[in-house]
Parts: sequence; C-alpha cells; structure tokens
Amino acid sequence: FSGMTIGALLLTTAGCGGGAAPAANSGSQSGEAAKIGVISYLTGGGAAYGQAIKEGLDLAKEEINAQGKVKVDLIYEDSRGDKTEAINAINKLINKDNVVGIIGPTLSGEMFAAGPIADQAGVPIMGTSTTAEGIPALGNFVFRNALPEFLAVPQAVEKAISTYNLKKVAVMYSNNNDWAVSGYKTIESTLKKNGVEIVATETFADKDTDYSAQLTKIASLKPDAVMVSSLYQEASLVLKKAREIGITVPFVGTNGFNSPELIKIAGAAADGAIVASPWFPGKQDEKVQKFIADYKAKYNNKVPDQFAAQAYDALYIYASALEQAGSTTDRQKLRDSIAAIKGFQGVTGKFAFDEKREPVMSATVLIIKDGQFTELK
Ligand code: 1QQ
Repeated sequence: FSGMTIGALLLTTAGCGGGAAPAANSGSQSGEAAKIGVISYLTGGGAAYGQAIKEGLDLAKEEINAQGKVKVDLIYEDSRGDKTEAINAINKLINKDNVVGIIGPTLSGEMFAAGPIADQAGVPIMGTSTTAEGIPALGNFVFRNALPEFLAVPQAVEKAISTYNLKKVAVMYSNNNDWAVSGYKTIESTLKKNGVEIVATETFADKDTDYSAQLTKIASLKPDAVMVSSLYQEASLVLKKAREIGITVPFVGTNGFNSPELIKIAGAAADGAIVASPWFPGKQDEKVQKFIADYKAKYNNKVPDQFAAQAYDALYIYASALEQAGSTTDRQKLRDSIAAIKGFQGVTGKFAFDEKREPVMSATVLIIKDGQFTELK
C-alpha cells in the first residue's frame, strides 16, 4: 500500500510543475469559484448538528453565488464526530482538493485534532460550532464564529442563579468529550465565583444510555438545579430519566442543548432547560426574519436552529473576506482578511474577531417552554 501511495504522490507532484507552490496558492483566476472545504458531523448520533450546519451553508452559498460578488464552491467531508475522520478529511481537503479555506469541524475535539494540521499547512479554518476554551489558540490560521462557552456559560448560569435563587446545585458532564469537559470547567468556576454550593459532580461518557445511578444520587441530595455539559443525545436521555424519577428542578446546559433535537428526543422533559445562545429566531430583526423565511422556503418549513444560523453567517464571513482578499486561491490573503473582519452584521448579531481571533458577540439566555426555545427574561 505505501508503495502505491508514494507513486500517487509522485504523479501529483509532477503534475504540479516540479513541486512548486501548490495550486491553491498560485493566484486567482477571475470568475473561478473559491473552493471551501467543509468538515461536518453529517452522520451518526450527533448528525442533527452537522445537518443543520450543512443546511445553513447551502442556503448561504446559493445567495452568495446569486449575488455574484464572489463565487464559492463547497466540498463536504463527513467526519461523523470522530477525530480520526476529521484528520483524514482535513488532509484530503488540503492536499487533494486544494481548498483555499475550511469551515468546521463540528466538535471542538475534532478541531483540536484537525486545526493544527490546517495551521501547519497555512490554510484558514473556522469552526462554526466549536465552543471549547482554546480553539483559536491552536494557531494563527484557526478561527471560530461560534460563541465560546467562556462567554455563554457564565451568562446562562448566572441568569439561572438569580432567577431561581440557586444555593446548591448538582453538575453532570461527559468526561470523554473535550468540549463537554471544557464547558463543565466553566460551569464549576462560575458556580464557585457566585458562591453556589456544588452538592455532586457526576460524570458519564458520550453514547452512554443509562443515567440512573448518577441521577438517583443527585435526587437524594435535592439540588436547586442540575447543570449538564453534553451533546443532545446524552442530555436528552439525562433529562428524560431525571423527570421520570421526580427531579423537577431547572436544568442548565452548555452548547449541546442548543439543538432542537434535544426537545425532539426528550419531549416534555426538556421543559425548564436553560442555555445561552447568540441565536434566537424570535428576534425582531429584518435580517433574522428574512433568513428564517428563506430557510423555511428551502427546507420544508423547518425553522433554522443556532447551528444553521452560525454556519450561514460563517460562509458570509468567508465570502466577505474572499472579496477583500481579491483572490479565490490565496490562503494567506484569505487568512489575513478573515482576521481583519470588523463590524460584520450576521443573523447571529454583530460580529468581529478580537486580536486573539476570538469572536466578539453577545448571547441571549433561553429557556425551553412547551417544547420551544424562548427568551428567559
Ligand atoms: C463543541 C460544541 C458542540 C455542542 C458542537 C455540536 O459546542 O464541540 O464545541
């Protein structure tokens, strides 16, 4: 096998004209579409995140190409929420497809694995849903337009503390998911800072299905609230079990709670769950309402979720940076133009990158009521 790979590589190099700069860096040809690679969680347990992202990107692509200022082409790779798949996908997109930039991957854990590869290769990469601490710190080519948990979680936790006068809470998190661990740490530090007692800290793993041991213990301690850091698959089962055994207190979640799939699976058990998000479809904003109407028209009357909205904004950020860069192939110019984005107005609000390539944006605290995300005022 390795012999075949080397042969293929030699052929590719020869085709590039003596192994000079890769095609993606060789300058723009006017009218050519910018090739953007997308790594997304499109199949498997958390696919509702990746599918929403794809829908948001596809809608933005249609609009951007119709506007005609820049043309974009999306090349999708399904990483299935898996780090190794994300690494394979990024190598293919960079070396075989010669993309000018990358959007994704979906999970922070995947970005921790794939981001450094893009950075090393000098290819800009932007997560639209990667919220763990330390994402842009992976390198100068690594960005995100997702609201980091260090901004979102304190807002949700502190709003819950003041609304429900919380004195003692229980905490649960998935301990084999990098992002969930990061979110948990922010929950813990926020509770400590606010003098709220943590009566129990219970862990589980991604894909677990039985939470009775942890929740039975938590029920016996009678907390004022339960705070959970996990993806929707696990969170929805936690909620269902909790309500089943009589835990009726409010839940506070991290970014995993922002998928409507949580409500779909947990049903009425999701009521009372609180989460912060930069996206709220009820916002009386012309741009937001137009996006919702266009999305519904394209996708069978489906209302876009946070993941769709952030992906939609992400492609517009890329398009605006490509326009600024004046090239559809220059990775360095694209990187510099993304870094310089200021005063961008998207459907998730006003947006800019700070000097550490972290997004500057604000969030709304939401609560699930009667199966709907509503503003917690
Ligand atoms: C992360 C997340 C997840 C909830 C994305 C689906 O925020 O992995 O960073």
